[in-house]
Amino acid sequence: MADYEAVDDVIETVAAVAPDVRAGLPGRRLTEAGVENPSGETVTAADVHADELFFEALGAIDGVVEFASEEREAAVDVADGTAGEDGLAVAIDPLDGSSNLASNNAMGTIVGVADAPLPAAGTDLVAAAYVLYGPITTMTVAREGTVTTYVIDGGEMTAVEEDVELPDEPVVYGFGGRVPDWPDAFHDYAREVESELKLRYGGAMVGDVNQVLSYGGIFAYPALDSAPNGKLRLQFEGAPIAKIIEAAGGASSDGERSLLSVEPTDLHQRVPVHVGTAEYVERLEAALAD
Ligand code: P6P
Repeated sequence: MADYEAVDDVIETVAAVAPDVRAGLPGRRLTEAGVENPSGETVTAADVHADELFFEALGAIDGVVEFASEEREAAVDVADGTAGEDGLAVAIDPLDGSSNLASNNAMGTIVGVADAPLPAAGTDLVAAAYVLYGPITTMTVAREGTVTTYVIDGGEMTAVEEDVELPDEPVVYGFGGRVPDWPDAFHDYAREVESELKLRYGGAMVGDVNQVLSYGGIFAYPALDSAPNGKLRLQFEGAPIAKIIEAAGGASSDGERSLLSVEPTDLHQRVPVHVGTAEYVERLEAALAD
């Protein structure tokens, strides 16, 4: 069993590294790294820089024995020989939505923390967090069943909202993928939602999910006709985000079950993602079941 005090070290380290990630963005604004990640996506120089910063800092934490990144094929053993296999594993999307850098829109970092080894089911996450590189840098953390939002300034993290919960009245929605590529059942569901909520979709999951957490509503990157498992990764996006949204009183689903209950089979497995106000997630599952 891992040393859970190291969980605090992971969260504090993510907060300490975030300003360096942000500071590295201007110089990497339009630079591609010329490689693809394990999901076949173009990697930017900013992705590589963020990944290296987090790897160096998180891999050095005593109690962290495994580091996995959306940008790396396999998890890396970072045990220093003392912790052995008993320790924490960190699964990270170092710079989620990095394609938004060219258009100067929001991006994020997503982190899941579990007992090693990965891949881990969402129910086994002991903590989850996302950093939002918006007008200000914030970090939202789910731990021990509650959600706290921090402002990060100069690597210091200051709690600004505790026991964060989705508002009762949902306001916004954001759906990824191309409309013609949505299965009919999702298309019909989306038409209903569009008549009830306001569209807020920025193309980076962290920014779009933070709007749902702030205002209530639903974010989805659904199964597509061209991609039955959708686009987003369970380990690096779906499960940690679901951990946060469910801890904030919302719900998550792959279309049939909570994302936390999805069986992890592969480090980079994709999963349809629907997270937000429980009513909208439940209606989605009913629509897909018809
Ligand atoms: P699309 C960013 O590339 C990302 O992985 C998520 O952050 C985001 O929700 C989604 O992909 C956006 O995908 O197809 O709208 O560009």
